[in-house]
Amino acid sequence: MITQKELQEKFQNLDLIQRIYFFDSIDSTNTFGISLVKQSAISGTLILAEEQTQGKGRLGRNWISSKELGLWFSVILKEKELPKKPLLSMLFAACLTSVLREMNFDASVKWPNDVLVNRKKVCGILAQTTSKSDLIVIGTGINANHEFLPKDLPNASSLFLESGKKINRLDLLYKFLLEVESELKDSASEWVKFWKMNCNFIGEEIRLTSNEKTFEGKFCGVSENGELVLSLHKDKKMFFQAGDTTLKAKA
Ligand code: BT5
Repeated sequence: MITQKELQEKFQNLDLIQRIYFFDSIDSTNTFGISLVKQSAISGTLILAEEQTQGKGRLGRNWISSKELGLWFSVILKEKELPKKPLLSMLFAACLTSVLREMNFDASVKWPNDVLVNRKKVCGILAQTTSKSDLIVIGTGINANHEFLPKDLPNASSLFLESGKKINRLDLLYKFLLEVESELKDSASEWVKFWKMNCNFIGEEIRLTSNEKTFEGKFCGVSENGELVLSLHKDKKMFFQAGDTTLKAKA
């Protein structure tokens, strides 16, 4: 169990975090974040919950956020150049991957902003904005100590399941936010380089679904704007701003 006191003490020296909200249970930390943004939120707000009853994925999907087993949180940041929004969520995924690699996990980002360990999803990220504010709510869900995940999510896993070791969630959150704080100082083109460094799958054959169409080809990395670059055949390359990628099973 995480306590408010531990949280305040641990994060008081982190410049990135200026204000903390901590909930035992909430519908969604992102929904709460968006409601704050509509009132008077400040950049550097962290919203953390032990459980989400209506955790959200992209495109109205559901995100399972079981009590005390993961890290379910949102960070509110100010971003003046809105094209950076997709890059910001990619940066978050790359920061977590880098921290997990330091902890000896075989971690990788998967476009657009999932984090996989041993090719299984342990983290998803959802960035949201409102039209009237330049604040962005970036929600991160990390499966930490689950001993099992629902059978209908065969590609999902937790850090415990992949390592056999229980994770100290506050330590992980701290390391992650420290990494974000440091990487935010870099330029967007450095973020893209950092994302690529943290990706194991460049050069692999993948399937991409975008606007209900499916494409198969070689994943060539990402553009300066964070678009996925897919090589279909010979010299033909396609760029995608949004979509879902599926890795092919490795022989
Ligand atoms: C995501 O969406 O991966 C973004 C998830 C963001 C969750 C965080 S938690 C804190 C903040 N507050 C929120 O309400 N949300 C954010 P997407 O790529 O659309 O993936 C969603 C899909 O992943 C679902 O349709 C399921 O198939 C699968 N899924 C659901 N729960 C999962 C889990 N705990 N672990 C792995 N996969 C899951």
